[in-house]
Amino acid sequence: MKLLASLTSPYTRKIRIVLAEKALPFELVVDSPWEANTRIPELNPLGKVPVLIADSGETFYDSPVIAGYLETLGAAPALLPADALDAVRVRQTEALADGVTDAAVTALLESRRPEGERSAREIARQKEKIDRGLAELERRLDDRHWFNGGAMQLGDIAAAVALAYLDLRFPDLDWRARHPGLVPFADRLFERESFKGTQPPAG
Ligand SMILES: N[C@@H](CCC(=O)N[C@@H](CS)C(=O)NCC(=O)O)C(=O)O
Repeated sequence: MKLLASLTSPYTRKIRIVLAEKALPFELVVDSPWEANTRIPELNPLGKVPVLIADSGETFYDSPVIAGYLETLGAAPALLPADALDAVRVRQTEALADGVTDAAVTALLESRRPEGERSAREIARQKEKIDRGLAELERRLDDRHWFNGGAMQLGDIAAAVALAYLDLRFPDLDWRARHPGLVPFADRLFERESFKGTQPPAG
């Protein structure tokens, strides 16, 4: 199986962490959709990473779909519950966390637009989404070890990836001061080999 990825993409990192936790072998193919010679649009018409090419040749995107596919391979640990409604609850955590990541990516892209095209108002709007999303994650975690159930699941990975992405791109937001209930959770996940082995390059 091949994962087409950019090393700074948080969505890609989520999938690399799932692969590492499940110890699934794969080939990492670095391909940035922002580069002129990218192959990504041939595989994903939306032109986004991550893209997974399964051993069967079938192609999967986006990251929630890839995570769902990887779950079908049956490798432990399970990161989605067998019960359908419980799985939806984990997906809700994932969607909330990915939404925080979406807002951070949008704010970053807006901040990189040339002076005169950049909208401070839009950046502020996206930062409000981040703050509301983190407040809701903090409320849902409620001092527990994991977001859903008694073991790490996909929602936990997505939440920790979102927090790590904020550390990378928006350290000035200081999410630890604003949402201290998420700190012990993040510290615990950041210590895992799967997180340490998928640190984005600086820059
Ligand atoms: N919802 C998608 C988001 C993927 C995404 O936005 N990836 C970014 C990299 S962080 C990308 O490839 N952007 C290229 C573009 O928007 O043209 C997922 O979860 O996979």
